[in-house]
Amino acid sequence: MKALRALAACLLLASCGGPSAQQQADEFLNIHENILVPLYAITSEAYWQSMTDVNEAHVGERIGAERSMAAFDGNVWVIETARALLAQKDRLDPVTVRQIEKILLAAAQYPGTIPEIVSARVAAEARQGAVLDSFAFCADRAGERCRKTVTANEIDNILVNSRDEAERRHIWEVSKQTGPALKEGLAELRDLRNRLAQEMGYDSFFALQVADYGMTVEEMMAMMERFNEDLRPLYKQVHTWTKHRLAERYGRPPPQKIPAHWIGNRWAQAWPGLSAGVDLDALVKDKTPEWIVKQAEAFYTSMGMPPLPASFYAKSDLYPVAADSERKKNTHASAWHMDLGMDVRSLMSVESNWRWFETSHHELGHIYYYLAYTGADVPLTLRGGANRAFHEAVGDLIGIAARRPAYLKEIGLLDDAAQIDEIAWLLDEALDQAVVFIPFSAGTMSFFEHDLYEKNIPIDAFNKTWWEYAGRYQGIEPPAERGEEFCDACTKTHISDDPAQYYDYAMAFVIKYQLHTYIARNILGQDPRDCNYYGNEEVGAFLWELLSLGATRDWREVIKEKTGEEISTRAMLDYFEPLIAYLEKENAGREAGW
Ligand code: X8Z
Ligand code: ZN
Repeated sequence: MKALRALAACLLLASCGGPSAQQQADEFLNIHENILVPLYAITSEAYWQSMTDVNEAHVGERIGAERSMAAFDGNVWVIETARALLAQKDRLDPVTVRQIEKILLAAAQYPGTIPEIVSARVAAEARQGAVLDSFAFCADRAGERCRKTVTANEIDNILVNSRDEAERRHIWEVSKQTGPALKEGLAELRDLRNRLAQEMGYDSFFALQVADYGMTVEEMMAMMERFNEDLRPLYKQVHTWTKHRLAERYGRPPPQKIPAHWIGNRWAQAWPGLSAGVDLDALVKDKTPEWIVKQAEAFYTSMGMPPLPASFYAKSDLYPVAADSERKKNTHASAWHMDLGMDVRSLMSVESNWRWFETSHHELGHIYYYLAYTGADVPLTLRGGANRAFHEAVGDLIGIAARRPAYLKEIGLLDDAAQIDEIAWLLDEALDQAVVFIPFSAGTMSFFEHDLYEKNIPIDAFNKTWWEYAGRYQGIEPPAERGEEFCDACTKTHISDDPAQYYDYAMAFVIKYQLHTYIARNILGQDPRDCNYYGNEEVGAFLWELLSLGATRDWREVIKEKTGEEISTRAMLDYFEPLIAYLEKENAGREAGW
């Protein structure tokens, strides 16, 4: 401790005349790493337990561990030393500067100058997480008693498969039951998170989360607006086509906006099961969940990446628990870098359908990112993506690759002789993966969270704000008026668990089509819509090099080097270009948009 104080004094006074700024920074980072590693591993383990086996004891242990971690992250000595070192930025090498900036950003989440607010945030987040993860959705209630609980997977499956409008509406409403249970917690968390970020000089918690990209809130929201505008002509065609198709399916006149319960996803972030003749669920329905995860791994190893460590399978929690199981677990997929080393795990509830097939690829993208930068010995504080969006983009990129008919034929999921209707497949991808996701991610989610933190919207306007954005960006409306007794935004996991970060996914979707187009054209020399990178080690090497960088470089430079361009919707728009003409013809004479 004495040595630490001497170092801090020396740095603050900048008058020690001894070691250079770089030597001082190295010593600081060395001390920081040595404390970080064990604390991080212990905290991850407690967090993991609380998510995979939700109970009072585990929530308590999570709070205890996270308070220690937060006390270290936001330690006043850490903040002051980091600031003092950054004041001499030009005497430090760029990777050192990046590490110290990351340390300061982490400190801003939990500034030790207001420890009681830090403690309150940690506890409130753990409690909110436990409400979400142990929630029992009730599909049939008799007074106080629930006669039938349903799992998240069961809800999702009904929304994908049922053609009975009344059943759909019922289960959609059931899916919104978590909202009221989480609403007060969200308001409390918003206040605590804002208070902490403001302590460190940020306008809001949203601004702090955006700062990780080296961007201001205005820049980020302008980028989101641009994505929405770029996609709007195509989205309007897709929207018009869909509402007519669904109106026909449910025997209704075509509405202006699409009723949310008509769509095969709780938040209308993906619209599966609409394109005639394309049934991806059917391709994997006879496979086991274990096969699905293994096949996702096989995609990565086919490109020359290493097999997953045995501990991945031993320690992950990959399959669902029943609705009436004693053990409750979080039902949203996630990937974990437990010790910032080789202990990598995933939490999923894999079932035999396309959604989980794709999600398995997504999660393994995170896992391979962890393995690549760990293997490259990237400094611990830079063991992250080029930015958070890059981390989200990798597995989704492999998800695009895993949709190619050539690949599906190669692994025997599609018959060799199967005829592919290219437009129908492209439409399916636009609906399920790409085009309809942008208005949700860059629109509804990002603007809601922006307003939540930046404009401090009152708790009795949460639902109104949410549906205004869903209407404006997605052209979706609830089946009936949803008053402020609900909190439909709260039903989306990220609002509580990954706050003020959903623009990550909008950027990831844009980036993944940029990477995909680059790989198809420049490495494979194939058409991006009809290519196959399964088994191609050159593609593997290209990706591994990107992943191995971790966060050591500015993401703007990385995207330029890797794709030849800045972040842009151009690749995505080019990719779906043939759809425009097709949909214009299909929609001829129909009233467009909403
Ligand atoms: O949350 C996820 C991943 C975990 S990082 C499954 N995704 C977003 C979501 O489900 O809302 C993947 C794409 C969008
Ligand atoms: Zn992810």
